[in-house]
Amino acid sequence: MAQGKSNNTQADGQISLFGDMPEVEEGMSEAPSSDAAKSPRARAAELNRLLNTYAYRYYALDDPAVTDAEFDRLVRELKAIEDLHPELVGPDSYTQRVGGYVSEQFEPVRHASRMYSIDDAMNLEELDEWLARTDEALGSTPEHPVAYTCELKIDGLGVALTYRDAQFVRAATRGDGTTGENVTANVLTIAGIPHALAANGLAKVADGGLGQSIEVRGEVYMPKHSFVRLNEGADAAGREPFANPRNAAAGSLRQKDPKVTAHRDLETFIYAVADEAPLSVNTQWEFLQWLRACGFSVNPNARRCTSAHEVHEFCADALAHREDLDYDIDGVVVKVDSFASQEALGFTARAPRWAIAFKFPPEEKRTVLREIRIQVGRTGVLTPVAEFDPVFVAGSTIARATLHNIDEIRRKNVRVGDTIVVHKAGDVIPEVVGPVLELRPEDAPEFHMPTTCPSCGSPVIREEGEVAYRCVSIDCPAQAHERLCHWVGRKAMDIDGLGDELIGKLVAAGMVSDVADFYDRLTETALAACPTGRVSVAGDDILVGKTIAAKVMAQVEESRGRGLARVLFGLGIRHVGEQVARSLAKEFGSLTSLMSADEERIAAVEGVGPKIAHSVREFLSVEENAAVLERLREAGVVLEEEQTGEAAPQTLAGLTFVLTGTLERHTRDEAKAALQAFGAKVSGSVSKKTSYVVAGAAAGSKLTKAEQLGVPVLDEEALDRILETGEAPAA
Ligand code: 3B8
Repeated sequence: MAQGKSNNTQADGQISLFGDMPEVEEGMSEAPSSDAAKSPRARAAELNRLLNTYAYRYYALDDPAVTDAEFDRLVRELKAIEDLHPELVGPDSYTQRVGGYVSEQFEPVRHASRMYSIDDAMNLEELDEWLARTDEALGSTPEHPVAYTCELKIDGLGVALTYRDAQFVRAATRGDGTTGENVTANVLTIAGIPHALAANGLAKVADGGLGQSIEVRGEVYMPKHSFVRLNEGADAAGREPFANPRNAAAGSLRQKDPKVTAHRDLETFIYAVADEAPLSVNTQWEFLQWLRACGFSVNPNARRCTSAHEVHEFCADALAHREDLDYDIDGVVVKVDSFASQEALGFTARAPRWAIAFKFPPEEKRTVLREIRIQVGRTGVLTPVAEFDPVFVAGSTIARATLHNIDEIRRKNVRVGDTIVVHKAGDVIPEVVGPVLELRPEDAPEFHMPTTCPSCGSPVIREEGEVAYRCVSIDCPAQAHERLCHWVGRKAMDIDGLGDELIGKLVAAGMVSDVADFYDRLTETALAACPTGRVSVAGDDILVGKTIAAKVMAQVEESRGRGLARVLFGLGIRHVGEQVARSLAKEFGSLTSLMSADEERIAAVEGVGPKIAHSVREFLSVEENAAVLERLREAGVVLEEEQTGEAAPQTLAGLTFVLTGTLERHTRDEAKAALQAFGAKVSGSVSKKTSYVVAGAAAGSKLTKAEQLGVPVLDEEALDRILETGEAPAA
């Protein structure tokens, strides 16, 4: 039935990894007393069960059941048995978790058989087509209609749980369907997963489940109420909240430390098994009862249907009750009930022919539009943003969505006070669909763009042929905030410690208003005393503090040497992206040279043109901007591009370098800039297209990858020679 035949994962004849066998001493373990009477297989199974339980108590409950010494004794006993009986060493034996829980948990795991996904039916027509096709293929008649089991489609993470000798031994994520990640340690902390299959279920398994490896499959999910609580905690602690319960569940399952997972409320619904071999049930419907009898958590909302009408009814019910459930569902899974029929239908390359996922239409919610707020961007563009009463849509709470521009507001015909329909575009981006006109209040005013900037009060203009309204003031605080954020960005000056929030505080405190302020006005002492906006339990403002201030200032210091291209990009001149900034820096070599060039000369640079040239010239002609640039120069910010300009020989053009590890004589940025000056590309990741990897001390995975792909690896001396001569080493 289900998902194809498994090649049983029983590891025959595995070699012991643990050297000579220690003597098994009488009374060595804490386990029940009749150990000696047990067969080695039974005792090994028991030890695995005990060890898993104790590990669970230790990691998940913070409540160790035995001392560390006793735990170690049990591990040694298991090793001793396995040394004598290598056939008992399964990949899932506790002894195989070499580095203990933490380091082993994300090892790749091959599934007993492929974990397929299911084909989607995006609407009722597609569902009906599938039902008709399947009925036909199985020879359905009014007297003997084909039965279907309908289940809710849980929006969680697919997992596979392996039981050997009826004991839980391993959990893996779906991964690519063939190989997943070993998440046993974390799954052990999920309270609802049985550590041993219950006797009720075992009665239906050939030989009572002993000696059998059974891999069941299901979803791990986080209940909605737990998700809300988790995010409230995240908010209070200043941590980034999760976007939806599915992300929260994924983040929780892939924790390095099972103790963290243990404090997240994760639950499961199980619905499938990897192979039929040991089971004496014949239908999905019976199978769900069997799973229940084994102690698994099985979703109660399933129905056995014998007509398209009943299937429709189930789908309609599921949709109607979606909100009442404490977990997210994104559709209904319809499965041919009989295992024999499932086997007859088989699989396509992608998915079983005997199942279909009816996907719900994207979730929409009604709420009330309270305000259309104007956001002022870095370049002064005014963007209207809809602020509405918070609603939970498609897995997360949303309260705002961009309306883009005035034309879009007209097109959508929304007004403040309207009841509006919202959804998530692509299931992610909040969007206003439109108003519910019947509910429009009589006095709801039509929206107009402001004539003055909401941040600085300067007049707003709309240029010919543009939809955007713009504040053109040079000292608008909202623009300043956006500009400062842009300057510190990764592709600009890359000052990691200065985030959006901290910059907001610095602007509010009047400590910075232009980018030069970072270098000639902001001091470590002042920064340390800046409130972060968070408040301690005692009610005091939490300040940035000395340690963080020192780190941030060190990064500011370091950023002075990034070079002209990044400065030009970081200034946020309209139409000047990364590439244009690089071309300008390369062409002119220094800010002085660029400042003295006229519009025509700038427009002649490859990839620039008149529109960009106009914008650059305009920016540089504004007195306040020139003053900021002058202050940057005085503060020691490098306004030249090293070894560039027309003269630099492009001897490394067409070559791609990757820098990894710690170099002694260069910072990574310097080496990168120097290579780029010769026309080389410098990339962050190694691929077949990489020409050379330069590896400094303690190089890690990039070096390994280079070796795997046969990419030449250079040391720092070789790099020095390249930078001296401008020539790449012979292949
Ligand atoms: C076969 C059956 C994949 C699935 C399946 O709630 C197969 O049954 C599958 F190849 O992914 N998300 C469910 C859910 C998912 C699947 C399933 N049943 N209830 C789910």
